[in-house]
Amino acid sequence: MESFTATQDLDAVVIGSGFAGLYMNYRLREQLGMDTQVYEAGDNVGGTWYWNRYPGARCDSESYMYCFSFDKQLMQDWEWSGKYPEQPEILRYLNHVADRFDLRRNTQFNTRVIAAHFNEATHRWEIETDKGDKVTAKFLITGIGCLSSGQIPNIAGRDTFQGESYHTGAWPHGGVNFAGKRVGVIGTGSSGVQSIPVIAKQADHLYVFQRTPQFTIPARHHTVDKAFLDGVKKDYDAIYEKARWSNGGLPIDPIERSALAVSDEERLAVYEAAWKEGGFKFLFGSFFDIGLDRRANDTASEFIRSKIREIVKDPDVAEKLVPVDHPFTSKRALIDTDYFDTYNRDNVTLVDIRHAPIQEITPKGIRTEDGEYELDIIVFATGFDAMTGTFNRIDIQGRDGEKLKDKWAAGPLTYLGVTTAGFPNFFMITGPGSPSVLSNMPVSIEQHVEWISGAIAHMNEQGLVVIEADESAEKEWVAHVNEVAEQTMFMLADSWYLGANIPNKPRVFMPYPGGVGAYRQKCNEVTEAGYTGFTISKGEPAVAQ
Ligand code: NA7
Repeated sequence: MESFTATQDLDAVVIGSGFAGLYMNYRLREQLGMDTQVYEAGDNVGGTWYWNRYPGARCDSESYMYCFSFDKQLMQDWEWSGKYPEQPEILRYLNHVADRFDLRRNTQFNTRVIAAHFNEATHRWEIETDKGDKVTAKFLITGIGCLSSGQIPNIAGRDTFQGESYHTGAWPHGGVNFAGKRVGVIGTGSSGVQSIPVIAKQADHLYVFQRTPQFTIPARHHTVDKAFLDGVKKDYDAIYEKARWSNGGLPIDPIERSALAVSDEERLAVYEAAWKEGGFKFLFGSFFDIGLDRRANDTASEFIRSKIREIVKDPDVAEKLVPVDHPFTSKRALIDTDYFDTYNRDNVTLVDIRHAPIQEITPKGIRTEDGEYELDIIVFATGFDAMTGTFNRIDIQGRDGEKLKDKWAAGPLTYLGVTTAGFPNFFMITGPGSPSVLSNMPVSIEQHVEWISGAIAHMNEQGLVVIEADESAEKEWVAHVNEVAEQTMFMLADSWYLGANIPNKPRVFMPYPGGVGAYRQKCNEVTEAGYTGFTISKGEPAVAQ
């Protein structure tokens, strides 16, 4: 093994300073008194909400649930201004958290971790950054986000475009001026669906290059009803606790009603009411089997299709916007503000690239099989190399110099989505194989951070040095994740959940679809039984450094 000269020997290194990294830092430093260093690529905290500053960016969880619950006073003090939190406000919130708990003190910004190798002799991680830092740490913990490696498709001529171009996930801090401009947006996932209505109002003309039409539910975004928020604050503990044991990390009562067990009139009334109320309640609060049973799903899918046809005035445009090749919920469920209505505007053109694909990007714009669209700005709302992409950008090596990238070549292998066999003392906050992106992220992040800090506290108390997932436990967990995924609609579409948006990425369902409550229960059982599926040892024979 090459010698590694460290300038610092730490207890823990945390990568990232979004929701996950901020809270992990707080737990390790303030509650466990550990010597902790955080590295963050951005020049400030915020993670996803630092990078994704595109117009219309906001969270799909209601604001009162998109926040930390670890500090009761923080929950009482913070006032959200809208039903859904918008990106600038979430960023303000995370900056407030960083200030309040003094979390920047041990965070080095503008710094990417480029390598982390586990030294089997010392049982320490040897970590290197792009700024030349070389440190060792007993524990390495990633809070690198699930959607943080932007993906710009390799379209012929991409670099010849003479106008401006942007990816939604790396948006300029000063914003983009669309006034008087001909704008092309490629992509109609969450980022496209959120930004398209806003860009349409600013641009001279907007061309939307759509490959796959989307099912999306109106968000019904509005300012927060103060009385509602005050009520929430009186009952915050119970509300949050309900979310912790729910399916999606939101305080929505489980529904036992099947879409197939009610009359057509009753079903329609339920959908109409949910559509009117808006948001994810359409999915989680209408019928339990929309995501599980194809026939039940068809009723919801058809309802949304009928709404698209009702909203969009030009029947040809409406038909292009109606999703027919995948069921509702098989791709990430979306919520929107005026998305379909935007196609009624005179300055918006829908370009169906499923039937007339993009051939190339030219100096002047985008050429499809139907012709050339001249543009001043191209917005790539084309998504991310999700869940594993950011891990692959770091040279992470475990025992025997095994590279994480190689271990995961056929898809990510984890135990509980928080550890991976052969990589001791390495924890992933909301890693692949955990509910993560299928849940309200702060709820999942807090659960992981608390589980990880519990494991570390246990080791510290017992004088234990090395924790490592067993391969057999990992195998069982991966099989379980796949088995649950097979029962859902998720397998029926090409989505980033399955890695389908990245050329040559293995088609494996990455998040855990069993629900945050069931998942929490499993993690608790593992802990209570003395960390089943893990080997925790004193790490002997350890060699002094
Ligand atoms: P998504 O959901 O991955 O959406 C990307 C969009 O870009 C989607 O409509 C894709 O079409 C389209 N796309 C991707 N590559 C191409 C190429 N090569 N040509 C044309 N169109 C393309 O990313 P988002 O940023 O919107 O959202 C990511 C997540 O962030 C979101 O789910 C939330 O969890 C937050 P496709 O559907 O693949 O045909």
